[in-house]
Amino acid sequence: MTDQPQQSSSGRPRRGPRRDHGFRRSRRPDRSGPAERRGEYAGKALVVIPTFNEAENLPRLLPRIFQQNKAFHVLIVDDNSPDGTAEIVKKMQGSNDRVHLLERPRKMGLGTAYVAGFKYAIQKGFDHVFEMDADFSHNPKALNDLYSAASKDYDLVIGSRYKSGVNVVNWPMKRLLLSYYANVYTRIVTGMPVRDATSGFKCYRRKVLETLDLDAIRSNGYSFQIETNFWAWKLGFKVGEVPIVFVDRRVGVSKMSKAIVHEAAFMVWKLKFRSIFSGPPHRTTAR
Ligand SMILES: Nc1nc2c(ncn2[C@@H]2O[C@H](COP(=O)(O)OP(=O)(O)O)[C@@H](O)[C@H]2O)c(=O)[nH]1
Ligand SMILES: [Mg+2]
Repeated sequence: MTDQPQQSSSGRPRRGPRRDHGFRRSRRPDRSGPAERRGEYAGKALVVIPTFNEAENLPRLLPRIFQQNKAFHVLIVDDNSPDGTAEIVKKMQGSNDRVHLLERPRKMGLGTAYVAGFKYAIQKGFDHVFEMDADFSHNPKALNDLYSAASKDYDLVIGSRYKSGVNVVNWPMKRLLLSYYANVYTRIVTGMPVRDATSGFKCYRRKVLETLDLDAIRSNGYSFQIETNFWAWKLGFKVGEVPIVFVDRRVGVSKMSKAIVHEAAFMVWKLKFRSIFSGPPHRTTAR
């Protein structure tokens, strides 16, 4: 294994950004550079963090994220956490216009939380969009590594635990083996050249999220990560990995469950067959 970012592309012709998705309509030719686009958030990146009971973590996490880069904003997608996570976010919004909040009425799962965050990012015109956990498993310092890889080399960058050896701290051996072999299994079934397809620490260029039909992605948990990577790759986007160190949460409770593992085990076969018979779910343009 090398330390170089890994490039993977399906070799299909790359589709350009689609602009008929209802968020942004313009008849001008696309010159995707931030300078050509208007809007407050052009040239900025949105870190989407789904939360359920993360009141203890957020007040420490958000300042660490903002320190890394002036371009970073944060969107918390909170599912009515009983511990008052949303109230804490609202207080932080009072003194910081880089804090954004989406409140949902009840616990609705990680996949739909990300999709809601992605739509928000597209609508506001952010150029890059991160996925990140609230529990310090993902080190804010690594955000800039992902960001620079997504600004230069790749359309989708995955923060990878298995890119250079195994970089996981504090996980019981059982969970580590499950995660590692789940990734081997995913790679064999799908053929996708990604070592850590279930990572939830990622950076997308906006055009990937604009091209994918987000409403067609229904999976949650690990499946959601596999599915978004797979379709981005099948659509011809450049998918790369940069090594990260993943540290298990010290505060709060994990969402890991057997159902999430089973969902992922079936999902990879569904993806494979769907890619053969109907192709990636992308937004259609009137031609
Ligand atoms: N909005 C929302 N966030 C969730 C949900 N489930 C988990 N999260 C958040 O998703 C992130 C990852 O969850 P976590 O429990 O740490 O998963 P693990 O690291 O795979 O064990 C954390 O920021 C959680 O607060 C959910 O149903 N809705
Ligand atoms: Mg976690």
